[in-house]
Amino acid sequence: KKTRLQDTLRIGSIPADGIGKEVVPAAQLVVEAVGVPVKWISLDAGFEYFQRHGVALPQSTVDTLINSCDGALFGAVSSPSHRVEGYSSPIVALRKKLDLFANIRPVISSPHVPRSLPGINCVIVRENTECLYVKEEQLTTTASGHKVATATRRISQEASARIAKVAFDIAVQRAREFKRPGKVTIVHKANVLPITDGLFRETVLAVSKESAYKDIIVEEQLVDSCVYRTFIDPQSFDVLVAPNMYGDIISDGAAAVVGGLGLVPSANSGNNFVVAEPVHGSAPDIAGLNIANPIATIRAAGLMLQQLGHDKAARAIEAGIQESLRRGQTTKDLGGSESTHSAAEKIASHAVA
Ligand code: GGG
Repeated sequence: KKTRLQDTLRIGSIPADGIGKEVVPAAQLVVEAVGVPVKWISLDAGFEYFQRHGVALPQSTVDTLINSCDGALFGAVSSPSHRVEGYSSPIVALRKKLDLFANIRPVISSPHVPRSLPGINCVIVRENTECLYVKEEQLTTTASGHKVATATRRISQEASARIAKVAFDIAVQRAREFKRPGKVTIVHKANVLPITDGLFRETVLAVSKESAYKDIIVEEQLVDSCVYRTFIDPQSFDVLVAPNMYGDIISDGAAAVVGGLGLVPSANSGNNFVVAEPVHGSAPDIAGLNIANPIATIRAAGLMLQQLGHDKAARAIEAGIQESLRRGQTTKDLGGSESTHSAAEKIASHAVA
């Protein structure tokens, strides 16, 4: 949505489950510190909400986002690994309902994070609406009484083309910013899945031929060897574009080489709306302890502000994070002794726009 810089942003706050309830307020604190006028609108969703009310994504949340918000900050969701009657992942549903077709995940080395490899600066562009996440699953039983489970994996030319354009536009913009040639790596498994991944591959390659992208280097990487390369040579990536599930998997792997999931943000973007969230999940093992690393969510809030035109505030937030990391004012996962809340307060104190 178009907003003017002086306008008060109306941002949906959807902590959802587990540590989402700790990291989202921490990020709100930092956004307020950089002086962006924001009215936060608290919204419900999540598995815990489902357990109390029988619905994971209330229609009122969707309606409020569409009618009354400029963007949203989402925490995390704890969908169980077994089937629960009437339950379906609210974040997967939200991405589809708001047509947030691009999941943009920057993965960047931090010089002051001990477990971060140096020199990594890439963006994973994950298609966000189809692939196996169309969630069309079926259970049948053979004549001999054995169960067979089947899932539809939908890849369309339309969705592949629009995610390809996002990836190439980001590569063009990064080439300009970093003053070096841009590169897009197409992640697929078309050697085994020539129809579905074949369509993704050929559609992205067709987009790459557009004149606006003539200076962008194009390469392909099978998803399995992409995982390998993420661990041995992550510095060689610029922009990666992937179908939904591959993008989901490779971004957790990429988080590992820059210091962990506590650091990596994402923005679910459509043509006129953004829902930012950390890449990590709800971490039930540490939920309620006030020790979760808030940086991924604070960075997600920065991505959201950037997409809403508040570049200066977004840069101030990243500078605040870097200063906190330099001073070792971090949560336990990064070797520090800050709580979720105090880590955010420290970042806020260094992040002056
Ligand atoms: N903030 C991202 C997040 O919550 N990731 C976990 C995830 O995607 N889970 C899917 C689900 O629980 O429905």
